[in-house]
Amino acid sequence: MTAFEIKLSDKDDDGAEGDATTITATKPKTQRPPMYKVMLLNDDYTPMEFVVMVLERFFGLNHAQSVEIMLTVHKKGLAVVGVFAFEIAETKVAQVMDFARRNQHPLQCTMEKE
Ligand code: TYC
Repeated sequence: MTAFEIKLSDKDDDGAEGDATTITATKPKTQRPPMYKVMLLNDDYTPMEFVVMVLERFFGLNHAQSVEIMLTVHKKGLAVVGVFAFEIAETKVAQVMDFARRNQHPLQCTMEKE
């Protein structure tokens, strides 16, 4: 939808040739895609250093940010590690789950609509 529409109609209704011009302001509709929170869940077995590596590798966080988030998950049970469009969130979850499985750690990563 454009911000302004120009309607051409015979509003003057005089039956004569030529249209009256009506300028109608319409609200521009900004479309934002739904966003998804990606979360890491705590468990008793995955090594802390492994979780830090996951955060650095797949979420582009620096070491200090990764340690902080890992400790939040460890203490609170879970933490949001990022918010992404659907396909990106889905890819991150798959990458983390695959990396954890290949290294035989029970680490769980999930996503949820914001
Ligand atoms: N609780 C784990 C430990 O004590 C560490 C851990 C942190 C595991 C975050 C998973 O998402 C996690 N080794």
